[in-house]
Amino acid sequence: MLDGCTPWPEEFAARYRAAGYWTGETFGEFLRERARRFADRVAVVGAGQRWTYAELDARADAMATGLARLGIASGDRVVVQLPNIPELLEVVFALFRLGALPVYALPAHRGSEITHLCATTGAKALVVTDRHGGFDYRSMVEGMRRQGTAPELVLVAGEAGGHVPLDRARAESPDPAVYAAADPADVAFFQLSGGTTGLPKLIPRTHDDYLYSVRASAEVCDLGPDTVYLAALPAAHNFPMSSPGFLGVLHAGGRVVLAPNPAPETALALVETERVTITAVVPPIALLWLDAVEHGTQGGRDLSSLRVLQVGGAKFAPEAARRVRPVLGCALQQVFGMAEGLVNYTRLDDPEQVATTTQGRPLSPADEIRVVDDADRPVPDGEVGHLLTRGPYTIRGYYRADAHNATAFTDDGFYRTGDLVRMDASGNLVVEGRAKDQINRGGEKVSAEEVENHILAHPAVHDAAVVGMSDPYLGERVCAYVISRSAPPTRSELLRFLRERGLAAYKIPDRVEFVERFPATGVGKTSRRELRRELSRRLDAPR
Ligand code: J2J
Repeated sequence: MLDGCTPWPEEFAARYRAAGYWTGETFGEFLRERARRFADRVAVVGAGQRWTYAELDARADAMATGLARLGIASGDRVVVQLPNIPELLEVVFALFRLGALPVYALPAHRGSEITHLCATTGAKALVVTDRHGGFDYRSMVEGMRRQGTAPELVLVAGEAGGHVPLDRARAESPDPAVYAAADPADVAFFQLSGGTTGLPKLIPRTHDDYLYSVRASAEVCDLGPDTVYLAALPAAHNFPMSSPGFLGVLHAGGRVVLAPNPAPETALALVETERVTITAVVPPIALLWLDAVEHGTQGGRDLSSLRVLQVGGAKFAPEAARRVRPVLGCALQQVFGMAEGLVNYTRLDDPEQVATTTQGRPLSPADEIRVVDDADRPVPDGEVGHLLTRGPYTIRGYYRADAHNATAFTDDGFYRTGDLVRMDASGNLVVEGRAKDQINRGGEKVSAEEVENHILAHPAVHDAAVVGMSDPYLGERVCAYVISRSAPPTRSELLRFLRERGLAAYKIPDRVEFVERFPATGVGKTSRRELRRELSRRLDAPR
């Protein structure tokens, strides 16, 4: 395995192969085989283009040949930072053909993260777009150039400025001599750990382990050639990539529609015109869609093609979850996953109660789950504890991170997810929050998610985020950030509402802040970390 990575112990690898989880298929072969089987079907739609499977395959060959001529070879790392455009698929499959390793950056990343990714992986090249979402990636690259941190080779989709235009990298005719066979047990690419503040850690994923999660996810989500999947989230994120994401859809011979952004007017228009059957969003986006259809401008849309809305990435409050079916007319599937591996799904035939109040159960029968206390002892069934996991598609270590790995994994290879969960009577996991997000108010533990769910029940509230603020007496107190729909309730009215719902006194927010929007992570989750930071800046500021 690539230097700097932690392999699965041989006995585990053997077991995963024997069970048929690891099949020895590589990403290069994956597209080739699908292109043969589904040649004339449309594989990807986006940015005014529609490519069949055969076209995507041919483009990957032409791009691979061009990239090889520019010096990219087997084993090289290439940071790919592209928005939802078909070229994202073309470039990553071209890299797979060469045996080169994509490093998946998100469009929201900026110079500091991209510099870190390039440096940590020793990237040979960087692929960006010209502009997206009001940001000019060429000027980011120029800033890196001035500091000497940009790779020599920078390819740009669109107007390239002084860099190599991606459109010109494609060779006229492909040269199979440049293709390199990859080892299925070795690293295929790097995913990133979540969060926008703090530098992301690199997650090495192998062909064997990732393709297993893709195949199994496609099955759980009942994908087939008739599937039309809308990638509304940034497609390089693990959720829209593999749970089942665009890779699951390509596995099944379906169609991937790329949305430039997840705004309701953009994404729901695509659901209507492309007859989308399944899509995936984070909770803040789900709330925007629900409100836009129920109270806003999107009420007239024909969303009848939509069968499944997947929601994941952060806790989806039951109060909001219950609105999905009546408002959007489709099933809700909760997805609790992580780029490090483990993915849990509520199943499509689960009772509504399970789908709206739990985060599902593991994808694989070989996923091992432990729910433990602070001393790593198992907690009794149904009680809240830290979630540890290991399995056939969960990494055993971050890339080049020995010191961090020593605490992020147990001695016997379980990944410490940092999530607090409990296993409910139906065998499904309920996420109670991030261990770091739990508020300790003078010894009383407050779950941010629980309080948020109660605030969300108020008819004038659009979204809520609860964080701890430091306090000299209690250690921490509870602060609620609230986005209201139109006229905000008064503070005292909101607090009365919470008391009337029977919320314990110590959970009633000590402070309420009405804001227009929340800071978000690269994939669009509400960033409680950033909110805490903002709050402590505000509390420290002289009054
Ligand atoms: C509560 N917390 C959740 C959920 C993730 C599928 C779906 C999501 C991700 C993802 C992913 C949650 N309820 N439904 O990679 O393949 C929080 C947990 C988890 C962290 C992982 C996928 N779904 N979370 O979000 O690597 O705290 O992956 O540990 O970005 O998000 O974040 P990330």
